Amino acid sequence: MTSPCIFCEIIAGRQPTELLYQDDLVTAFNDRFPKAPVHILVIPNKHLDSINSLSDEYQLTISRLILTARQLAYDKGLSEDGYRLVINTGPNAGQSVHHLHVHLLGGKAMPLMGG
Ligand code: D5M
Repeated sequence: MTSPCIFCEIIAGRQPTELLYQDDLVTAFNDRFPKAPVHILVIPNKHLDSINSLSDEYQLTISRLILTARQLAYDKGLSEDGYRLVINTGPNAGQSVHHLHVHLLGGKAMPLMGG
C-alpha cells in the first residue's frame, strides 16, 4: 500500500498544521523546514503531482496559486524588499513532495539564481 500524500493529508485536516490561507482552490501553510525567515507553501487543493500534470482546465488554479503567494508576500511585508517564488519539478530540481506546491521565500537576501 502506498503512503498517502502528506499535502493531501493536510488539506483533509488529518495532519495538524496551521493554515495561513484556504479557499476553494488553494491552501497555504508554513514550510516545516524553512529555508528563509518567511517560507510558505501554496498548494492546489486538488492533488496534482507537479507542473507536468497541468492542463488548460487548471488555468484558474494556476493563477490562484500565484496570486495567493503574492498576497501572502504582501501580508508578510515583503513587497518592497522582494521575495522569491519557486516551483521545483522533478528529480533534478529536487522535488521531494509530489503534490504541486509554490514556495514563497523572503525576509532575507537570497543568492542569485545559478550563483
Ligand atoms: O519541497 C517540499 C517542501 O515540503 C520541503 O521544503 C519541506 C516541506 N514539507 C514536507 N512535509 C511537510 C509538512 N508536513 N508540513 C509542511 N511542510 C512540509 P520540494 O520542492 O518538494 O523539495
